[in-house]
Amino acid sequence: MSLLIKNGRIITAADDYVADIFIEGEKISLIGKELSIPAGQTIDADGMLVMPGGIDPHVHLDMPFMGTFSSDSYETGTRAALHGGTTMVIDFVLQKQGHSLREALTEWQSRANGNCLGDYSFHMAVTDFNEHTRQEIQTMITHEGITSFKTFMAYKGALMIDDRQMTGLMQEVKKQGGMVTVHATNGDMIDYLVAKHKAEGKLSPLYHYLSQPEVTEAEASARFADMANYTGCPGYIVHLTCEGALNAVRQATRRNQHVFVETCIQYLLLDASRYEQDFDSAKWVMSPPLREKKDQATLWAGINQGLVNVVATDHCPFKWEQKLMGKDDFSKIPNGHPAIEHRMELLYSEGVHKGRITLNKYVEVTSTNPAKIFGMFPRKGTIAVNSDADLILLDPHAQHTITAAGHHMNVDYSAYEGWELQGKIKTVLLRGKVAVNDGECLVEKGYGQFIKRHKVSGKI
Ligand code: DUC
Ligand code: ZN
Ligand code: ZN
Ligand code: ZN
Repeated sequence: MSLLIKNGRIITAADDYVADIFIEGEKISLIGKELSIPAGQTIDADGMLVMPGGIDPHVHLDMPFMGTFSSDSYETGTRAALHGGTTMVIDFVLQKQGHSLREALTEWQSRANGNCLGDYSFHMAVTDFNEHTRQEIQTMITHEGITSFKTFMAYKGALMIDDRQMTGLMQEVKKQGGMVTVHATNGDMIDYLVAKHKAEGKLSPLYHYLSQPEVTEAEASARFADMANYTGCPGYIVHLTCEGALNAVRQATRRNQHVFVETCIQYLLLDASRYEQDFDSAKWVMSPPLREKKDQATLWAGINQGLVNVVATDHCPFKWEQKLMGKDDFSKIPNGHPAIEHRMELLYSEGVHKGRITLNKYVEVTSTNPAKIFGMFPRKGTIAVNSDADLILLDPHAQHTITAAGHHMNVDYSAYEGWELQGKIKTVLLRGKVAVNDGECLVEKGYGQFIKRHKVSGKI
């Protein structure tokens, strides 16, 4: 099967030019001006921006969490992702404390394998680092192609590891050529504040926000950066939200350390004024919570300063009836919000169209950097000869409005209901196949492949 994309404006993290792309099978085989090669299918991309497919390195599909499961399955979640121009996701396997990494991987594979429409990979969340876990790290990296190890500095008793385990894990992961990623908030401080608010009868969603102040994230981010520096382990902070935490990373650059930083689309676009006593605010109950306007400005600037490397989603959807589990107690509201489908179009409209970031930066933070940081470049994350033909065609002139009625995620509300966006993704290719065209999904579950990743250096 061959496919020719004519006259698109090709954008990578570095380039911006008009050319044709010739695809044979799953790969790009030629890029050039006015190619006249017979092809099985030709797409006229005149007036379109042609960019690498989005990679969302932070999603939670079909995940057991807080007494329920996130509501998108691997099928519905990866389908929604494709509709929004995200051709690959990295999800999280969660080790159960007292059990092995292997058992967790087997459990997650049973839910994911054969069910994805888009490509996928896993981070391995290490929640219990001991001698047995240590011995499993090398196998995960070299045999399974899972090269990133997620840690939680919060969620004590379920997911959190202490600094002793963190240090040991970092030494082992560095030795084996992987990376440690972190949910960096101070779990003990948060547990104290949650208990205090509950004891005072303060039970509305507002107190979810007030139980996780900026200092809890700034402190843990600085501690993580120090431990990564001491051990020499490549480090990556997921869902960084605020000025204090970014300043900890900025400080680390002064000793020529780079801790990679991911923020998520919601932290750039939404702020804490959404948290009220009213239970409707539960739509935005996530951890960390939304922050202040000054933090949004810091994050946009951080992208342009090269400190914030990735814009992901932390997609973790729950239906309204699941959110209602916390109707009388904010600490029981399942944490997370749905965004897997809208990251690419939201960031284009609010970022590129509104002049906050360039097109090249857009590609860098949505695709190229995730591919480089997590060991998939140049197979993924760029438009080049021999790269996978994972492409999006975005019409910069089209407009559309986000609604729950029109989205493809398995959740009955939208966190962005009524938002009017400039620019629409019209066509999405995954490994040479048209996966979405004009709102129609053309691939079936099982098309998505598990992508084995290679070792990482901690430099991009
Ligand atoms: N935060 C969320 O909001 N959901 C899933 C896990 C997390 O850390
Ligand atoms: Zn076990
Ligand atoms: Zn988290
Ligand atoms: Zn998460």
